[in-house]
Amino acid sequence: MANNPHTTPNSGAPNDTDFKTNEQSKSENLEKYRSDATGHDLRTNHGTRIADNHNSLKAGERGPTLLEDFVFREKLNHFDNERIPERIVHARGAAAHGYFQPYDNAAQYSKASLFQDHGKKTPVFVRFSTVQGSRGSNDTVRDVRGFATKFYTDEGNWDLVGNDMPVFFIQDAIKFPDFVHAVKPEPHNEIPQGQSAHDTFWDFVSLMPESTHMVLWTMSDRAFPRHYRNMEGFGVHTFRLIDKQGRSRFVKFHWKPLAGTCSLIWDEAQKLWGRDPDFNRRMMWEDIENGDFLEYEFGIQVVEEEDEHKFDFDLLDPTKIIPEEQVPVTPIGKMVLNRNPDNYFAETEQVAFNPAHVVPGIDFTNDPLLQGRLFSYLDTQMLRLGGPNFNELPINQPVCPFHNNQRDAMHRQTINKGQASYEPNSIDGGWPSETPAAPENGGFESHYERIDAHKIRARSPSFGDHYSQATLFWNSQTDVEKEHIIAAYTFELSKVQRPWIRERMIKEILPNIDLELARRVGENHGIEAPTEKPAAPEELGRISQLESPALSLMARLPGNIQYRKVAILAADGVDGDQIEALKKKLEAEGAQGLVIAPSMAPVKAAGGKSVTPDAMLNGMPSVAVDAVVVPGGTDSVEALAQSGQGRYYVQEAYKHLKAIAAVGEGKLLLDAADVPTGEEGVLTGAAVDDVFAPLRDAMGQHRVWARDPKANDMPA
Ligand code: HDD
Repeated sequence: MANNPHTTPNSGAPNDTDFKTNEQSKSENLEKYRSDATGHDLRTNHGTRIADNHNSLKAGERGPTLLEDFVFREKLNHFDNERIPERIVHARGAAAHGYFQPYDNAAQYSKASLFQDHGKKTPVFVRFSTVQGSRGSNDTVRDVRGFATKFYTDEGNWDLVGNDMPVFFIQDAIKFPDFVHAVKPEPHNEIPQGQSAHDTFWDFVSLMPESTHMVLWTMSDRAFPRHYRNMEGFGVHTFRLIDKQGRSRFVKFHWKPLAGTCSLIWDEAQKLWGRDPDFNRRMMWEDIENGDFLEYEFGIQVVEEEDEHKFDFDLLDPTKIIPEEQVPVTPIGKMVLNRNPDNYFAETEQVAFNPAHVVPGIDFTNDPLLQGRLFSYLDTQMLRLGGPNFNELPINQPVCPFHNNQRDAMHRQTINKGQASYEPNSIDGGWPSETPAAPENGGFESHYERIDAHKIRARSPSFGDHYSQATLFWNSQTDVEKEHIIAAYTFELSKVQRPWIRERMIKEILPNIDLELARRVGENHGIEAPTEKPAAPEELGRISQLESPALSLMARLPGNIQYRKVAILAADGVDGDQIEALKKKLEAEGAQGLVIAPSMAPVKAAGGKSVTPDAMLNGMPSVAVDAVVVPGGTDSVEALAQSGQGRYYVQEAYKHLKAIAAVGEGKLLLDAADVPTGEEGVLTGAAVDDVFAPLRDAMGQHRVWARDPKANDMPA
């Protein structure tokens, strides 16, 4: 604990202002807590060496265990208490360490130290999560993803606790418990896990028009990202940045993934629940281990104070975006996630985020959802982490010095020296002392804002528009995306038992987004949707632009095949040279070719070479890869064509709009599986060179979108 910043002796003049973080500061801070058992004896928690860890102390070899056995009791006692309450929301998460580096332009917007110097790397810890399910639920469920970032800055921790969607379900935090009770598994039977497709969720949202915009986002393919590296992140609320002159500007925070935005297909996401429930966390873990780091650009939409009321909507309303065409996103930095945690519980589970953790240069607005959050997060950590000292847990500690007069409570680690735990004091030299606000290295000062108002329990009429931006989102989707949204509402409502809830959605909510959307979903439920929007004009709101291209997932497709996984199907007799050629070409583009075989036994390639499979057909099914290639080799292709798993592999890839290529005899597998060749994204050729370029181009578009209308004809 010698370097614990909390315990640095506070004698003499403090040097807090000289404190500077670097990329390694958090890792160095964690180092003193890391424990490596290599070469050490097994001991009890109080240090006694253990001679026998297999047998409890008994009265005779076949007799009862004795209470005296402190080794046994300590071990069981600790085990019995290993669990802490899971998060009430966002229970399932995965996290990584990394750094944030500002661009040259960042300092003009905020005096926060992390934005000042382009060369400076501030350590970060980011936890991604799903919202609805418990800790053991699946990664690829239809849900919002949490995107919570802890910046360990020179001036303390800043937590940007965002999501992968830019709006929220409710406008006022007082509705949060209602919303969460409605979306969580139902109280009488705890069903369903990880899903919103149930009565209480649709009952609530159909009675709460303000949820419409966000629900529409969750009905889009954004609700199951392919990879955490492929999703955007948003601070959601309007925040403030304060510059060195004390000037405040409104901002919305954005994370833009450098690898582009892409999602799974709903059928694929569902199949992954069973085939690889850890799909997203595994990919992130493996990529980081392989040195394929996750990268995001950090951007802000900036609105000058005087422009606050220039929009069709209220900047304080968290159910609204600022369309990027009205206020473009200015990139001000970059984040790289490059290190996996050492221990899931100590880091990912015990990390405690809180939107109230800000540093000078960043401030809140009066968004009523944000205001409520400023209370809720600290409160929940008390229960989850067992009291007010959770800030001392290694992952939560700031890396800068932190001294104050808070004392005692459960599990206090810090040994505070001195007699005066109050301020002002003259006994301990007046330390720790306040720091006046300043352009640099100052104390935190809330933005000086005039509030002249009645105490009132009401919602501003400027929060009354519940539909215009849902319509904007709908209008901005491509035809394929719209079809997926229609299918999503149809599916979700099909799980709702009470007919009046389905009717309410189709007759009273969906038409306000778009009449055609309501008609199509209604048709699938045998419910006639109205032909005119039923909501009052103030609820429909005003829409000053008809479309926002930035809202389509297609706006940020990767364009390349970096980090993509390609299955190369092989059985005995496969053309080994083609496999080698393919692997090389894929590697050169930053992608990975994986040999998938009927079993894990080495494949005997034509010509005698032996190829070691990376996985088996049912061990790495098509849902776990981005594209499939069938190399030539008559025996290999015939064996795959005769196997149900072999045919299913390419059928399923076809259904999920993946690029498929067959080289030489490989085409026979596609024929046997009734996968139509000769159409876009199903490529055949005599040699690897014939299919590689079109395969790469198709994968760069993430999926073969033109196939979508007929994909469901495939029975896989
Ligand atoms: Fe929240 C966790 C994001 C509204 C109360 N929230 C939590 C996490 C994320 C968000 C990413 C997980 C953090 C982690 O990985 O540990 N929450 C949001 C966003 C919101 C939002 C983007 C709206 C813009 N949240 C919200 C409201 C309230 C809460 C309105 C309560 C008034 N959120 C919580 C919580 C959680 C939480 C109950 C559960 C676990 C935790 O805080 O640490 O306090």
